[in-house]
Amino acid sequence: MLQIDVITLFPEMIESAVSHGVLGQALKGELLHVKAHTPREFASDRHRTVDDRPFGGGDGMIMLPETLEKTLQKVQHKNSRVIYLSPQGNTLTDEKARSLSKEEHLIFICGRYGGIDQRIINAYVDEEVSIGDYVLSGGELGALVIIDSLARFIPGVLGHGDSADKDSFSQGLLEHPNFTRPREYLGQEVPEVLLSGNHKVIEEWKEKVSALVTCKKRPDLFKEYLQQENAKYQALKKKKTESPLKELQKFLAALSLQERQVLGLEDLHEEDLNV
Ligand code: 9D3
Repeated sequence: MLQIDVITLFPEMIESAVSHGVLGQALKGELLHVKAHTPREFASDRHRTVDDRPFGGGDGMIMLPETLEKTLQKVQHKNSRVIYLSPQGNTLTDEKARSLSKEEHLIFICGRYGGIDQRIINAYVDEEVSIGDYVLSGGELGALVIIDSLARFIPGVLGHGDSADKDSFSQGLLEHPNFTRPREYLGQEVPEVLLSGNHKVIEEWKEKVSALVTCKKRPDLFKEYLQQENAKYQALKKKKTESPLKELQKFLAALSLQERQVLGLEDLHEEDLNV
């Protein structure tokens, strides 16, 4: 079982966030263990001081190395991977989340605005990870984003039927729009094929719609998808008569105006697929 220890000045932020939804279920089912620890536990002065102003001046408070180190020593063992959440780190991707989910023990260090003493990074940190190019007030939301994204790769965390490799980014396509009852809402009708009960036809339809949505919203991902599909198509030349591009263009042309509208594809044209 993957064990995650989070070192933070705000342990309640971590504990409450992981107690809900899919993560909460994973913890209850002992598929994953998350515990938060505060350096304050090791602060011995009257004010339980855990941070101080940076030498040389500057914004924010810096977390003191000593209380941080004592917290680390409490949780660290030989198979721990120590990650410091930092705006300077490698950006989180689905691939990174997947590889972290295979670890035995993760320790996340969350700094507050200002960060931690560099000497702790030098002595203890295996890797710095950022969750993207924007400024947060501390590492806690970063740690939670990583925990949430890696949990999907732990077998049993997603209900059966859901699977991590069916999701966006794994297959390289964005998801198709989804609909539930009622069949007509705000004057918009659910596409007929989804009501047909024909599983094979529905799956094919969903993949084509996914491809078109991806073309509209993420042409970069669509280009890669088409290249992959073309490679497959060339490998088994005889079966299909149309190229993947031609097939998608025909599919788009066959959608009714109503269907295009409800799918948000009304401004996508056949020539837009030529990426
Ligand atoms: C005075 C602070 N800044 C100097 C210009 C640097 C700074 C340090 C720490 C800015 C923000 C933070 C707090 N951010 C995080 O701890 C953090 C973070 C982020 O800000 N963006 C994206 N990913 C992450 S992961 C941790």
